[in-house]
Amino acid sequence: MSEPTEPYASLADAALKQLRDNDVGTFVKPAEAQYPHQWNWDAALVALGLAPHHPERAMLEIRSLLAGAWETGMVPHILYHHGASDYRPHPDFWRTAGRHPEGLPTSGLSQPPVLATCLLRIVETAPEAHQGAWHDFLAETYPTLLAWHRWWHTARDPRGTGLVAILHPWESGSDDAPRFGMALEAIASDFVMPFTRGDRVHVDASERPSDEDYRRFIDLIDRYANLGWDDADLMEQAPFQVQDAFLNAVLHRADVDLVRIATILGQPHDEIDGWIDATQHAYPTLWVAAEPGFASRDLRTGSLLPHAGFAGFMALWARLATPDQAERLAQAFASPSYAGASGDGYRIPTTAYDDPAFNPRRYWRGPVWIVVNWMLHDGFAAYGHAEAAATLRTDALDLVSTHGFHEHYDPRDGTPGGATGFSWSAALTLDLLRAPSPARVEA
Ligand code: 9WN
Repeated sequence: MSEPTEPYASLADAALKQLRDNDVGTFVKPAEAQYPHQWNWDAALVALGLAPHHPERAMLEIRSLLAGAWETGMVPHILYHHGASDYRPHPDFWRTAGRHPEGLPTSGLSQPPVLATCLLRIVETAPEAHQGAWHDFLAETYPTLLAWHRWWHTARDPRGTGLVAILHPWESGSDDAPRFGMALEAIASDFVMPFTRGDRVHVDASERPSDEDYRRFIDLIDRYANLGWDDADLMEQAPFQVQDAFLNAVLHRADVDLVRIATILGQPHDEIDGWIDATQHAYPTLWVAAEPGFASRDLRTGSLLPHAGFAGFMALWARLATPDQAERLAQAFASPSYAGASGDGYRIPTTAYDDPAFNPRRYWRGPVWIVVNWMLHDGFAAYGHAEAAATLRTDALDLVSTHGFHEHYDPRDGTPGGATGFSWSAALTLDLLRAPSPARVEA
C-alpha cells in the first residue's frame, strides 16, 4: 500500500470527512441530499474506500447491504432501511412485500455486482493486522455473494448464453446512457400512471434524465410489480431485455475475483469456472470493430445497440479484450471522440463527443464519472497502456481536488454536476490515492 503523494496529500482527509458526513449509522448514503437510502454498488465502493481506515465500518456497510438479499439470491439495488423519504420511488411503489426480507423494504431490481471485486481488493491490500478479520468476513459473506452471482447467471440467463440480461436501465447503474435509447423507445408508451418525479428537487433538471426516459423507467417498474417480481415471468414478458456490455464486464470480473475468494476459503469453484468460460466465449460477439468498442445486445431483437460510449471500454476492466482490441480502445481514448477536438478535455466522457447523443451536463450522457475513471484506470494499466491509465487517474484526482466530491463533471471544463457530497467519488479517491498496480494481462 503506498501513501498518498503530493499534490493530493490533503485529499484523503477530505474524502474520509465526506464519508463520515454521509454516514447514517448502518450505511453511508450515496449523496448528502439526493440519495438518502442504501444503494447496492455504492455500498461496495464505499466499503472499499473505508476498509484500510475503518475496517469494522466497512464490514458493517457490506452486512447492511447483504441483509437485503432476497431468497432468490438477488441483492437489490435500493434498500430502504429507514422507510420512505423525499426520494422517489417510495418503498411501497415497488410492491416487493413478500419478496424482500421481513422489515427491510427494497427495490425489485439489482445493480452492477462489483462487491466480490471490492472485497478481494480489500483483502489483498489489507495490512497484516486486519487479515484475520477480513478472512473471517469472507467466510461469512461468501454464501450470499455466491448465491447472488448464481441468480444473475440463472434467473437472468436462463438459456445459458454466457451473457446475462438487465431488465431495466437502472440495473446497469448508468441509467440514461444513450446505449439504452433504442431498446427503451421500442416499449409502448401508452403509460399514464400518476407519478411525480422527486429527483429534481436537489439537482437541476438539465442534469437529470429526460421526462421521456424517466416515464419509461417508472413504467417498467410498474409492469414488473404486476408480475409479482417472478424471475421466470419477468424473463418471458419484460419488454426491456439487454445484454449490457457494462454489467456483463462487471459480473465477469467479479466471477474471476469470486474464484480467488473461493480459493482463499478452500471452497470448490467449478460452478463459477463454468460461468467464466461461458462469458469468455460470448462476450467477443459484442465487439464492433468500426466503433471501436463492445456494444450491448437488445435481446428482444437480437441486434447490437449503438452509442456504446464508456461501456464499450469495459472489457478492459474485465480482461475480456484481446491485446489488439485494447490497442484499438487506447487509440479511441486518445482520439477527438474521447479527448475533445483540442485534446484537453477531462477523460473520460461517458459518451463520445461526436455521438449525436452527447450531452456534457446530463447524467450518463457525457459527464465524467469517477467510478468509470477508476475502472478504466485499472483496465488500461492491466493492458500496459500506462499513459491512458495515468490520464484517467490524474483527471479524476484533479476534478475532485478542484471541485469537491460531486456525482459527475463536465468533460470540457470540469464544471461539477448532479448530486453534491457524493460518496463514491470520495471513496474511490481514497482508492486512487493508493492505486496498487494491477497484474499485467499476458499478451
Ligand atoms: C436510480 C445512487 C445511484 C447510483 C446509480 C445512479 C443513480 C438512481 C437515480 O444513483 O441512480 O438507481 O435515482 O438516479 O445512476 O448508478 O447507484 O448513487
